[in-house]
Amino acid sequence: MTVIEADGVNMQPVQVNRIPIHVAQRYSVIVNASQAVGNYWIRAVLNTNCFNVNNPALNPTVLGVIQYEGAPAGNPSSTDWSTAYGLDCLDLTLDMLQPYIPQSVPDADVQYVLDISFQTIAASHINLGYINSTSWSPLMSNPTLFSANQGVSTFDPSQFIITLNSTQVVELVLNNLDEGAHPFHFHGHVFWVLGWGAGSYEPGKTQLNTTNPLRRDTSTIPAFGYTVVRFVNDNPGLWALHCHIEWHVEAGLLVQFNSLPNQIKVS
Ligand SMILES: [Cu+2]
Repeated sequence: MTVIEADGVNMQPVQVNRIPIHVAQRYSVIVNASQAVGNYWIRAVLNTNCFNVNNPALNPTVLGVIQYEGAPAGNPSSTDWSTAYGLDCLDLTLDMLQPYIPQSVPDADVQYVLDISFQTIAASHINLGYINSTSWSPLMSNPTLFSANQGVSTFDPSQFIITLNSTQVVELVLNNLDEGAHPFHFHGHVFWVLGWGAGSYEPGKTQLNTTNPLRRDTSTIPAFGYTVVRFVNDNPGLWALHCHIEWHVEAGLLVQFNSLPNQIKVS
């Protein structure tokens, strides 16, 4: 099949026989029906290498059938590709995903380093997610956008909020200090993914690609790895950047950008 789109951004066509799709990611593909008339399995497989613990009750393979017109009744006998499933829960590599309409990336005006971790609270034994020193929890009756709309500019300490007062290019260095990969999803923007890899990002050493890099809104930060993204802060609002594994959000892996607060309508 041919990948032509990722998270709403058209891509140069690239041939694959499998796509790793992390939570919140979207792809469009073209399947060329070039095989002999017959029935063929199409597989959606949960990559159990990405699980913390195995679930013996789970069948990780979901099957569908592609049936050619004129094919006989009955189940397909086609077999899976022999290539192994990834052990590391990574996205398609950056060199595979090149936007169809190229863009060059402007230099960053400001950079933020965000460290992602899970820490167990000694007293309660509860495992919480942290971005830097904040474990997010929801404000059930007074969400941040509602506060901003009322002219409030200081927020509850459970909210990690980065205020961006001007239209500028923002670079985020996301260091994943955790043993699991985390698919980080950004609201209100598409970011450029300049690089990801193992270990921590090292300024001046880690190579970043600024020539037509991948643009999308969800990128998986490798376990004990880093991801560097850039975006243009041009969309007024309170925008969440969060791991899209739902219980990781609930555990606290969420940061917000207070973008152009002087343009958020004060009622
Ligand atoms: Cu996560």
